[in-house]
Amino acid sequence: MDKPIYVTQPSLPELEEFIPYLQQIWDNKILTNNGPLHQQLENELALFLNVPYISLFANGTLALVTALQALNITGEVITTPYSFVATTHSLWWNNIKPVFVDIEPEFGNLDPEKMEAAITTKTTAIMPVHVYGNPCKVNRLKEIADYYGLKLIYDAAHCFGVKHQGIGICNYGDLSILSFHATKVFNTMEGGAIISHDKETKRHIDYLKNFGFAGETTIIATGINSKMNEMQAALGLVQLKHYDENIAKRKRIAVTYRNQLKNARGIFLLPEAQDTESNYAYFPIFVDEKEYRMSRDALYEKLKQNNIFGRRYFYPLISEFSMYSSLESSSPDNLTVAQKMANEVICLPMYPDLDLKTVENICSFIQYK
Ligand code: T4K
Repeated sequence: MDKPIYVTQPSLPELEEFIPYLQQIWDNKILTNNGPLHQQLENELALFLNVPYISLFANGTLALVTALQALNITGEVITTPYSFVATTHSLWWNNIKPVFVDIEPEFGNLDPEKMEAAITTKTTAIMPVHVYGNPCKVNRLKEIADYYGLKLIYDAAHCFGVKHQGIGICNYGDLSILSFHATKVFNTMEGGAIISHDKETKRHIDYLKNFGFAGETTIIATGINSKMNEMQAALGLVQLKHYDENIAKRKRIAVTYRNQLKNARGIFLLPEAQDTESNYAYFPIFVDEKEYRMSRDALYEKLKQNNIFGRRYFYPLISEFSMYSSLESSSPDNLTVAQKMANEVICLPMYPDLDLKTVENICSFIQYK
């Protein structure tokens, strides 16, 4: 490649489209604290995502931290080691002990069938991740959560716009969080959200993200400042108009990768999720060192030398980071599937403006190294 191709490149609208929104902010001097654009984006997103209530955040990590506070989660929470580190960090910030459970080999999501052995009297919630935007086994997870009286909080950071079984994916669980980071399918530069199911919970979340203020002189909790500002909200409103065209472009790229790599020896792809409208957020491949006759890391380095900057999302496992590695549940024996996926994965470049010729070149490079 003559210029670097990164794992992603943020989608941005034409600047001219954004200027009128900036003008509005400059005119009315409301920059943050539930301004008009913030309110408009909340309304538009609730409709677009087909969810009852949404609260916007400065980023996805603060949304996760606040979601746990909103439901008073304490003690131990069952979660996945195969995710971005923010998932587990949000537990740590709340003084909650993460308990890692292995993932299932089909999509790399938390395995409900391995979960029950990890539930103790201290367990209060399950925090799964719909990794790469592929839905978890939502019905089974709900069954387990209901049976044991646990809360279910989905890290849906990869899932903007995904529909499953005919409904927006964020309708599952007690709460779901989204990320609108620059690297996500829908971005507000930085940003995030919590989806809730009733007015009371939304109101509580909105208090928590604004220091706990429930009126000029009333503080109802030790809230934090995690509000989305008007610039972010303005960008979100413009981005939303381009969502469908961006997803169509992503789909063409995913189809090209799939067609080109489906018979590549030693390279494995995730199946297409059934009953799901995907957002094509990521395109992970898995390298079987023996069959491919080259290790994942050797391929990763070789791609880099050729200006193709994939990423090993998610390697290392979160459980391997020093602050978590001494937990009992971090033992490699407990996480064999996750270990294997983390050791084999490379996420290939995936973003709407990636041209199909480049995708074909990446695939040829992988096949003929
Ligand atoms: N839960 C899950 C499951 C998540 O995946 C994430 C975030 C979160 C929670 C937390 O949500 P946020 O608090 O972030 O809203 C990136 C992102 O920083 C992170 O948001 C994301 N997950 C994670 C999977 O990926 P890095 O360290 O790989 O990003 P970085 O800066 O190396 O960017 C990757 C490539 O993208 C660069 O090589 C070039 C390109 N890029 C990146 C940025 C930021 C651009 O072209 N422009 C840009 O502005 O973590």
